[in-house]
Amino acid sequence: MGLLEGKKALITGIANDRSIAYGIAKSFHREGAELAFTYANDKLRKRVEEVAREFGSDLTVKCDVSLDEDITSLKEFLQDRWGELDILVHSIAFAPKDEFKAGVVDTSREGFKIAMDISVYSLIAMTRELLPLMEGKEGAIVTLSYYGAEKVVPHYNVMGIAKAALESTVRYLAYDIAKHGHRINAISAGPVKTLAAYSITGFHLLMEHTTKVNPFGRAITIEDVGDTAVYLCSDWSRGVTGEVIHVDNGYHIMGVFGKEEEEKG
Ligand code: 0WD
Repeated sequence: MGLLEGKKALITGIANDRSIAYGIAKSFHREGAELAFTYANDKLRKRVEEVAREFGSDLTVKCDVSLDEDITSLKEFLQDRWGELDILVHSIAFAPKDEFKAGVVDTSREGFKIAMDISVYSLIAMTRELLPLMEGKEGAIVTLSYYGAEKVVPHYNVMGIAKAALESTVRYLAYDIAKHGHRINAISAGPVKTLAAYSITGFHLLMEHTTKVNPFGRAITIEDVGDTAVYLCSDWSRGVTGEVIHVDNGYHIMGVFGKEEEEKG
């Protein structure tokens, strides 16, 4: 029996089959979860419908998280189709491309607001709205963060600030939703070549460096992230909440970068 057998999971943030959320959907499907999907806009609709079909689902609904009405209609959609929810996967982030070009000192007011709204507030709003559907269950929520929340990653800029806020939000929400028996955790994923990643200036260099110097000397895959998400949304992690788990092949444990040093002799 799969680890998520009988669980109903909402997956957000699929843009294509390279998206981290796609890897999570794949792992969830393998473990027996029933899946529903959101798409951010009409351009992504067909692709997300195809992904849903691939995972045996016909439940897709538009949800642009910058719009309160979309979050409300998402709730109504799930209420109508399922009447309940066990798992929410929040895999959404956005900042205007210009914000990644220079430094944090150049962050615009508008860029800051957008990054915080789409990447952080959306988790609060979705949690609040979907909470009633989780009533009487031991619900699980997972969101995606990145090391740039903890340390300076050049060019990650306002998104690093947003991820720091996201990780703090996870802790505060963990406290709030524990009253209802639910848990929330973040996965801090190592770099993955996705659409969102390519809007970050110099992403390929960051990817190259991280892959080379992490203890395993390889890149993480969306399947690596998906399998950790299974753990965080299954009963096996019932004592874990408000946590940030790194799925980065150990990159974040390094002080001096071993592999690079070793190669230099
Ligand atoms: O290296 C990476 N790719 C990492 C990503 C390392 C660590 C963390 N992450 C995070 C991202 O910050 C994000 O929170 O993982 C999450 C998923 O990102 P992804 O899988 O790397 O990127 P992508 O495949 O582009 O999916 C992100 C999606 C959007 O795709 P596009 O490319 O169209 O922006 O976030 C969604 C959208 O589907 N999204 C929205 N969804 C609803 N409403 C909105 C919105 N307003 N804006 C973006």
